[in-house]
Amino acid sequence: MELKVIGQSADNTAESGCSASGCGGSSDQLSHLPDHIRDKVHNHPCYSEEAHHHFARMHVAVAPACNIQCHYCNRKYDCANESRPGVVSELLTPDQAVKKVMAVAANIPQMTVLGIAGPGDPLANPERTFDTFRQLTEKAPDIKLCVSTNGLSLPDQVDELCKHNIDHVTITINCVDPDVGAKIYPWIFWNNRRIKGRKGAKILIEQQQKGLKMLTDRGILVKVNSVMIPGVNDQHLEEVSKVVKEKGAFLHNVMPLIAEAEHGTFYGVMGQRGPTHDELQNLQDKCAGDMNMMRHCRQCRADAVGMLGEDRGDEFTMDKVEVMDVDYEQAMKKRADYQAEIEAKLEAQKSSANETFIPLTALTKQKKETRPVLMAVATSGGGVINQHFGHAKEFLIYEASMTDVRFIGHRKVDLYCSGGDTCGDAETTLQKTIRLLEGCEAVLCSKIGYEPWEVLEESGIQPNGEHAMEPIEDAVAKVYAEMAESGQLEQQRQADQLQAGA
Ligand code: CLF
Ligand code: SF4
Repeated sequence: MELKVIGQSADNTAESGCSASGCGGSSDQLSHLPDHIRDKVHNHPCYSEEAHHHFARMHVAVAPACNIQCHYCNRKYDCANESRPGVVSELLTPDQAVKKVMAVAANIPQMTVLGIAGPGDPLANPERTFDTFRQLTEKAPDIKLCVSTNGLSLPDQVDELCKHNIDHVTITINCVDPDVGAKIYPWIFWNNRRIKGRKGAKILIEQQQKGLKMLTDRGILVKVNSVMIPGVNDQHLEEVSKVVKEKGAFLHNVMPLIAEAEHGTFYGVMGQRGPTHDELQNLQDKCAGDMNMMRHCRQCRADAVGMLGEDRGDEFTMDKVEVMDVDYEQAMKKRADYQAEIEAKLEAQKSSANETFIPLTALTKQKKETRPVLMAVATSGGGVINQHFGHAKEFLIYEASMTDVRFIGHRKVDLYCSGGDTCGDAETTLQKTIRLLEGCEAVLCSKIGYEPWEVLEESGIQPNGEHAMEPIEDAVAKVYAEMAESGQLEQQRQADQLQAGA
C-alpha cells in the first residue's frame, strides 16, 4: 500500500495535511484550482507536474518561418522556445502532420496533447498551423491542442485560436524591458520591415503583453516560458514573473539557455554561458513566490513524440506513417479506455494515500533539526522508481526535508550502459554522471551494478535500490527518514558548523 508522509513543524510536532507528495508533488498543486481548470490540465504533461509521469505529448513541425530573431536560435536547429537544439528531422505539410498525429495517437494511447512549437514560430505560419488544428479538431477530437509562440503576431491571431478550441498557449517572454530585450533580439520583422534593437524589442514586448491579456480574458490557459541568460536577463526574470502573473498567466517556466558554438547561434559563438543547476533553481525559487513554476520542462524538439524526456520520433517518420493502417474510431475507444484506467489508478492511489497518512515522526525518531537533502531518482515514468541506474538517460531531482518532498528539476546524463549485466565498463562516462549529480546525497533506482555502486559511494552519493516500483515521493521520504534516523543529517550539520568555525 502506498504511504503518505506528513511533515513536521519546526518544533517537530506533526502538522496536518502536508503530505510528502502533496507539498512538492502536483496532486495538491492542482487541488486549489476550480474544476474547469483542473479538467484542462489534469492530463496535460506540461501544465501538470503529476501528469508528466503518466501522459505523453507530441509536436508536429509544420511551421518553418519566424518573424523575429533570438540570439539563442539558429533555425537550422529546433526552436529554442520549445526545443533543445537539434535539426528537425522532417518538416511536414498539414496533411502529413494530421496523418502522423493519428498514427501516433493510435499507437501511444497515453498521448493526450498535440503541440505546434516550430521549428519557426507557429503564428508566423498561420495557414499551416491553423489548417493542422482545423483538421485535427474534426478528425481527432479527443486530443488537446496546444501552441507555443514568441507572441509577436499573437494579438492578431487570438480570435482564430479561440475558433479552434485551443485551451493552452505558451508565450516565450524573456523580458518586459526593451533595454534587456535589445540584448536578446537583434531584430523583428514587423509591418513588412525589419526593425532592429530596442525599438524592435519594445514592439515585441508590447505585443506579447497584449496577447497574454487577450488570451487570459478569454479563459485560455497561458504558460510563459522564459530563457534564463546569465548576465542578460537573470536579474530581470523575477520582475517578468510578477508582470505575467498580474496579467493572468497560469504557469511560469524558466528554462536554462542552451548555447554551444557548434549550433552556430550568436550566443553560442560569442561564448555566452547558460546557468548552472544552482543558479536556475535559485531563480525558480525566487519566482515561485509569485506564481506556479514549471520545473519539469525538457526543452523538447519541435518534432518530439512521447513522454517528456523521451523521443519516439524515429518510430513515426513519414515513410513509416504512410504505410500504417489506422482505424481512428477504434483507436479513440482504446485511448479513452487506457486513459480512464490511468486516471482510475491515480484516483485510487490518492484515496488510499489519504487513508494512510503516516506522520514523518513515525518514520523517524530523530527529534533534532535536520537539513534538507537532494536525491536523484531513476524512473522511466508512471511516478515510480522503475529504472536501472545504468539505463537512466536523466535523473529527477527531489529535495527532501522534515516538512516536505519537492520536485526541483531533472538532469540529463550520458547513457553509459548499453545493456547486459556489466555496469561500469565506461568509467569516464560514469564519472561524468557523478559530476552531474553533484549536490545529491542519494540516488534511488530499481537496480544498480556493483562497480557503479562502489564509485558512487566513494563520491559521497548513497545508491539505493530498495524502493523499486514504489511511488517516488514516498520512497524519497522514507530514505530521508532513514538518514535522519541514523543521525547523519545532524552530524553533517555539526560538521558544517565546525568547519565554518575553523
Ligand atoms: Fe508542446 Fe509546449 Fe504544448 Fe507542451 S512542450 S507546445 S506546452 S505540448 Fe512542455 Fe516541451 Fe517544455 Fe514545451 S516540456 S518544451 S513546456
Ligand atoms: Fe528561433 Fe523561436 Fe526565436 Fe524564432 S522565436 S528566432 S524560431 S527561438
